[in-house]
Amino acid sequence: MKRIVTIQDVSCFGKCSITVALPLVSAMGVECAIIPTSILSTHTGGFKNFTFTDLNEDIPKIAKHWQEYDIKFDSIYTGYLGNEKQINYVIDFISKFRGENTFVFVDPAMADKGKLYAGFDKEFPSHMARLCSVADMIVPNITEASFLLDIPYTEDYDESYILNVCKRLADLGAKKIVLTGIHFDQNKTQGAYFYDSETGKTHYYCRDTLDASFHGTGDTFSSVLCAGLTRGYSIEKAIKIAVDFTVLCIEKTIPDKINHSYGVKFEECVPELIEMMK
Ligand code: PXL
Repeated sequence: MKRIVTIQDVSCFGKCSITVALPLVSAMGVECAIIPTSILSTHTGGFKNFTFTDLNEDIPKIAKHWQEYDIKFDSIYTGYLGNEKQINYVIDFISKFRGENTFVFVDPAMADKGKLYAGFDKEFPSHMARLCSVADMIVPNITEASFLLDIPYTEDYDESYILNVCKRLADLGAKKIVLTGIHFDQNKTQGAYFYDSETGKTHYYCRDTLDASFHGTGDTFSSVLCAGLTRGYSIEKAIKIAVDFTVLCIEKTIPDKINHSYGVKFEECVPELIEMMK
């Protein structure tokens, strides 16, 4: 069995980060160890007065203990990280736990729709860029890509613009880029654009755009993509399952008119996820 360690916050309510990664990675038949980097009562997207407890100093302690047991991971998957210090500890963790075949997957979860998430200052993207520089694959949305590159955010683009963004992101250090939420035909479809700077290969997979958005779908996509690639799926298969599953979760959630911030009903879609893997 393959083993991932995911390093991100615990948002106790609101279905994102670890509360999404753990069930989905497990459902895909991959062991999921966790390093919770902070504990929040809810995520920061749409709730007021959420609590935030830093677990910064636990990161090196957990790492040290695991080193005593020589615990190894097939993949290291990072998501939302609360501050510069956590990023530094995570970079240190990667340097200690990266073996010859370890896949380092970084979701630079920090922004959407042109804006940084609540609580991040304008310096934060430069720290996230340092983490991206040590990854094998990064999976930003177009807002995060713009912050990482310090270029203006736009939704008005064509494929040559997206390819150029991917090339510049690869210059940061990660050889493989998956840009999420990308559309090329007047917003009718949305999907993921892949670029491999070593081979020059590109791949785009999209589905019809749904008339709804829910918090946590980026984490749904990343968890399924990372688990699929860790299982050894081709990039085409892993991206297809990740996009199709995320779309299915949104479709299942729409009729219930659930608050955007409460996340998607991924639990009811797990049987289909297992079908998609066949
Ligand atoms: O889904 C990304 C995410 C994860 N964790 C926390 C967040 C967000 C996005 O807002 O606030 C705490």
